[in-house]
Amino acid sequence: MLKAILVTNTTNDYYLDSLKELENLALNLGIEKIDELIWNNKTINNNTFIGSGKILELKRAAEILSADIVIFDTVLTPNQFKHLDEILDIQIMDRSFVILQIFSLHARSEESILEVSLAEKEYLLPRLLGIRSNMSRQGGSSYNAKGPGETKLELDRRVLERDILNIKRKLSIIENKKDRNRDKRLNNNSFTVSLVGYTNAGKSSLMNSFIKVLESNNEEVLSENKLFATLETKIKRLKKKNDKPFLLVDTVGFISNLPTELIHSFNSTLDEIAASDLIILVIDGTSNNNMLELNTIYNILENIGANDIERITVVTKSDLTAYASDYDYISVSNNTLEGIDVLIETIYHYIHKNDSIFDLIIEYNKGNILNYIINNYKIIKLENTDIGTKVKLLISKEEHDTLLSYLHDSTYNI
Ligand SMILES: Nc1nc2c(ncn2[C@@H]2O[C@H](COP(=O)(O)OP(=O)(O)OP(=O)(O)O)[C@@H](O)[C@H]2O)c(=O)[nH]1
Ligand SMILES: [Mg+2]
Repeated sequence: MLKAILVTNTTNDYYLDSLKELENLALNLGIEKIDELIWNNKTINNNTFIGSGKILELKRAAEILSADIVIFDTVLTPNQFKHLDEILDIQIMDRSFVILQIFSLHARSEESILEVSLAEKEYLLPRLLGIRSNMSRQGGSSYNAKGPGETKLELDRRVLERDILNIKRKLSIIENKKDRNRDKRLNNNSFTVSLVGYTNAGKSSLMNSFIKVLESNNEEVLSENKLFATLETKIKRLKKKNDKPFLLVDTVGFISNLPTELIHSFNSTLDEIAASDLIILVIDGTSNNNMLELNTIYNILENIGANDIERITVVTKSDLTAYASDYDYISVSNNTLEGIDVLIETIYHYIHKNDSIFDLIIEYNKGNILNYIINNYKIIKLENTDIGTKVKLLISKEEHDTLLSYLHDSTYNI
């Protein structure tokens, strides 16, 4: 394992949580923390981030401890990068770079590879001067940075600029298609539930739990004990027997101080969240960083205008830990499936929130409409009468009106 010294400043309220998180992020890249340096000064040095005297102390510590890398828990400016590279005779990284590398390693689909590659190139472009010499450092061990899909990192300005334009063009084609799909879904009026939360909280596992409880023989989504296992949204249509279907959206995990270059790749996830009818806020019951994580999530939800969307808070991993908090939450385990039924009932409570009981008579020659209703709505009672099947069902006024229009349209065939 490569050995790193982590550096932070105490002006950040959450610096210790953030530093602990950075340690964990680095471990994902095979980099182990051997020491940390906490700079106790409110002013950030424009050239060296921490004070110029302190930087020499850092340099000595790195030599004595035979560190391979110094990681700064901040986004280093291109200028800081250049100066630090000149002073410290060692590989340098910042928080953005670490997160970008993790995304890079996990990108699999065409879209996520393009997104990560774009983010990486946009990050590198202004920092080329410092980074080029930093990465080509001779001697000692150093982290071998890669682009997504295991490509060598491109460090030529003109190539980078050309690639950025190309990738943007390809992405806009993919995004247009996604927007059209989302519009189609919105027009379809399906109730949409988004799983939202910090990376590794258990969102994808929760989606799998839903699939296990609500369906059999179904393909599961990837859930792994690694940060940012999910790099794009996944959508699944689910339904309880004899009830309305809903769409469940598994989204990309959040992290505090997300590199700005990566925000773009989160946009499609954020759009999905903002367009949903209900948010399930997923919290890792075993995490010690809950304040940092919750604040990050609350801020993002507020920024994307999702504060008005109703929310259920779910705490995962109840099989591992007893979680206690002041706010209302549903405790679940994706291992034992404890609590999943309660969660599904709660979701249905929201799905039916604006529904009331209506009666419809479906003539016997409209069997396809009857089938459609049985498969898509909560039926309370079915009864055969002289003129047709009488259905008592739980629907909204709008759904009732739509169904009536189907029934009155003699040409309509669902
Ligand atoms: N014991 C236990 N482990 C869980 C539970 N839920 C999730 N995990 C584990 O936690 C890890 C992360 O789970 P994921 O479902 O991939 O988390 P995620 O929120 O989708 O993470 P990202 O996609 O990275 O944002 C995996 O190793 C899961 O097996 C649970 O209820 N109990
Ligand atoms: Mg996931």
